[in-house]
Amino acid sequence: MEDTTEGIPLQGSGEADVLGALGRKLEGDLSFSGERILGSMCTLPHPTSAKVYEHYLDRNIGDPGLHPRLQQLERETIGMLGRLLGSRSAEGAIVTGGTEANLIALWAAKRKHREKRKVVLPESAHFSFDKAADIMDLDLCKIPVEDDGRVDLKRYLEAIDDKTMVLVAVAGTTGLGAVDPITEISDAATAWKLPLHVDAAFGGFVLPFLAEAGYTAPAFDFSLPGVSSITIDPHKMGRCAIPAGAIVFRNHDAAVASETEVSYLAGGKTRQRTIVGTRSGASVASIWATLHRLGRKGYVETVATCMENSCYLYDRLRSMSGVDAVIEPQMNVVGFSPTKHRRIDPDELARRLRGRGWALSLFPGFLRITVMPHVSRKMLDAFLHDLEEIIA
Ligand code: 0PR
Repeated sequence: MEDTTEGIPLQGSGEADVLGALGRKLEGDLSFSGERILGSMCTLPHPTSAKVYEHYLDRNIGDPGLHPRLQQLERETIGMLGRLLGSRSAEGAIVTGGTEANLIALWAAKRKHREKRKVVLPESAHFSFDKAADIMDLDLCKIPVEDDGRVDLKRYLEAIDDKTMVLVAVAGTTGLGAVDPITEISDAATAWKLPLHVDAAFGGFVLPFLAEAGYTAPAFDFSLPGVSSITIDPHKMGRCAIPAGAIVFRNHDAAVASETEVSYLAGGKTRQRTIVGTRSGASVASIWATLHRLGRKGYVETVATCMENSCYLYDRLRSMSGVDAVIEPQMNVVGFSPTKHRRIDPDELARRLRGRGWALSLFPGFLRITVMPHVSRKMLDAFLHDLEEIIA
């Protein structure tokens, strides 16, 4: 490919010129307000989240001594997330997203059991665990999932042994939004005295509101005694601006395992609990503000709308000839594939849909739609119309 990159210009330009040039360079990229993104777990940030972000852009929570009130705000935010997840003594950190949170959870487990390397997890777990295993030289023991997308419990329990360092379960899988049998896995964690990390990056802002929205929700959080840490991502269903993730530990004891002491900072000595050093304080402020702006009721309404739209989409897909809906949605995630006898395979279908502007996720054997807050009924109808034409 020809290198068309130029160096930094010698002379700076006026802001209007720079913004104009930037706009032209990025023109044509998809955006969440553009009514075409159906396969992303992110969404349009709540306006308050965006506003607060801009206001506090200069805050580095990596040096909390400079911003003690912001540090207190982070504790409060983690406290709110902890309560949402069933713990009154939760501690943790606001991080860049699910990948960093999962990495920290495994890192904390490794520090507690340095001599062990085995991680038992469902094969549906997000690829961030592969990255973590590679970085820390861990052995991933991936357990197959059943037709409903949940891990095969019998095989999972049989895989736990003396070499095991940590157990991982998923509350809202990336592919199908399935929730593993976490109650039983929590019992095993207690019996084996092992930490259990639950990846609720997506489900953390869905499951706690499902019952109030009129749907059933399986147990997944700190109400289960074996659960020691949870990943929850405000930049997915929490409606916060990117980046916004959180690692929440059940209590102080579990949280300190990921600490590193730093002594020379301008704000004074501190203990960081994250992988990254310099860290966005704006992200902390923005999450706190969004939780207050929406309140529990706001999240219940968000989840209710997304679930109604998911059920609508699932019903329409089920009644469409040439399409199989993979499983009944457990959350606002819907998987489907072209029926076997059709000449079109999932890869080809995804390509043809993209040709019409639709961006869906492609998993082995099926396509995934995440029915996020920006996905309207009108958008789904337009999509279903195009799908019907392609599949006919
Ligand atoms: N855990 C689970 C269960 C996830 O689904 C994801 C990401 C992560 C952890 C990692 O989170 P971060 O990406 O915040 O580090 N799930 C989405 C996915 O892989 C991420 C994503 C979001 C990808 C928006 C694309 C996109 O447009 O589908």
